[in-house]
Amino acid sequence: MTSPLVGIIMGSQSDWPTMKEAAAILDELGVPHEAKIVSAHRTPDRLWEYGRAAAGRGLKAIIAGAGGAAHLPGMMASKTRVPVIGVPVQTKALSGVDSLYSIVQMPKGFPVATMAIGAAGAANAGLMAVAILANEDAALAARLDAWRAALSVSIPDEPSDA
Ligand code: RP5
Repeated sequence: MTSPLVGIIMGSQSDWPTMKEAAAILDELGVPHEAKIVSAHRTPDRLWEYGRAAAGRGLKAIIAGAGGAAHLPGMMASKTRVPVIGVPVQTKALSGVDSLYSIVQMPKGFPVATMAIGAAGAANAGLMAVAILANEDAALAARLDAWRAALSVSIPDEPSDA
């Protein structure tokens, strides 16, 4: 089995419908990845161990999604130098603005590359991870270029009523 290059982590099973958008992009572009539930609040020891081992296991990027008091991406960034891409999960109470603010305002020294709230952010996190890996992988770079070109071609010149 191929070792994962990207780790997708999330605070809860309830985040998976959002975070699977990142997994779908990685599947589509052929990037080995894993998905784990790692909660900053409920499983802090799991978080610590995942961060401690991440670089040594060969992970090149970690996509971390959480909602509400979303400490997971920042805590993971404090524990590993592997780039962390944060996904604010949309919440019922505050529509994900709480998640966004929890993730985006990292103090100097431990950055989290923060995406948009929700499914678009998760998909973009997948694309960001692919872009990082593509710097050192010409075949992957070609697949990403083709993916981007196909998206551009799919956009019509003019709106229609259909
Ligand atoms: C966060 O709390 C999780 O990331 C999730 O977005 C949110 C709610 O979790 P559940 O109560 O649905 O498990 O830690």
